[in-house]
Amino acid sequence: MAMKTPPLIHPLDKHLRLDRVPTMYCPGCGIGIALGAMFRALDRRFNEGLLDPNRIVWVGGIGCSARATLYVNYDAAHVLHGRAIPFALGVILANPNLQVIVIGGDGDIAGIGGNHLIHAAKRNIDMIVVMITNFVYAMTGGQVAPTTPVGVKTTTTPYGNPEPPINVVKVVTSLNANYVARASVTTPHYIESFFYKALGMKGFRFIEIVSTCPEVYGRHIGLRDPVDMYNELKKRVKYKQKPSIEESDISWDTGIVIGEFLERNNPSYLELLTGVRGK
Ligand SMILES: Cc1ncc(C[n+]2csc(CCOP(=O)(O)OP(=O)(O)O)c2C)c(N)n1
Ligand code: SF4
Repeated sequence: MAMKTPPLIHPLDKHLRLDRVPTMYCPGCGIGIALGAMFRALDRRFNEGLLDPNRIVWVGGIGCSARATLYVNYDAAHVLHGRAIPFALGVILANPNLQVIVIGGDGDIAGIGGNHLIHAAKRNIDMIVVMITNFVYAMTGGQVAPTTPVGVKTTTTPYGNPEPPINVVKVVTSLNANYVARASVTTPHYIESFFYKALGMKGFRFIEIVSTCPEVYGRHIGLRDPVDMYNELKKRVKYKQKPSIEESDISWDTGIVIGEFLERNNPSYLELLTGVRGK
């Protein structure tokens, strides 16, 4: 993690490539809140001597969320839309001592990259995948995403989305992942604690972060003001200790349950590989 020349004025600045700041993020975007919480979790691990910043690699595809890989002051790869997970697999196989963090939007991770997500979870591959759910393809101007709720008008569903969304937490939980959690940018302390825990585990770890995109999704649902959008999301988010998977469907009307849906210690892909290779 090479330090950059501009003076550090905030304790989290060391996590950022300050020469790339200001970012392209719109005022009121939730992605910065998510990143701040993840940085605090990293700091805790670094301070405990449990993680080496030089052994972290971030990987992202294309999208506002995945673009975080351009701003973090770590080794990072910004790759093809939807292909962050297979790239991350290559990284971890080349050097199993690395901690690989994939970050991307719901389109990148569960749309075009959905098949990779399923197979990485099925294989319990050693990586953390952070999916920022803003319910839309934000970077490209607001097309329907796999997570868009029924009825929402987007640029590609001008009469309202007719399709039920994918519950990505449910999909990943049904596979062989070791950790599945959901937090929200309205609860950054849970982002921090879930990410902190994931950093200490092995195998496939998935964290969904429900986020605010006032610029694009907010426009679609009549919440263009960042504060209004944040407050409306905050009203709907409910933390539960050990929530059941039946409670995990996301509904703007009945609420969004966050919490840790799955935590276990199944053999990870690297361990399974070592097992068959006998070394
Ligand atoms: C192969 C390919 N198809 C489509 C695109 C155009 N594209 C860029 S980002 C994006 C979707 C972004 O949505 P999401 O992944 O949810 O991220 P967000 O911007 O919402 O954070 C699309 C379709 C592309 N860059 N490459
Ligand atoms: S378009 Fe939405 S997700 Fe993208 S930077 Fe702006 S507010 Fe954030």
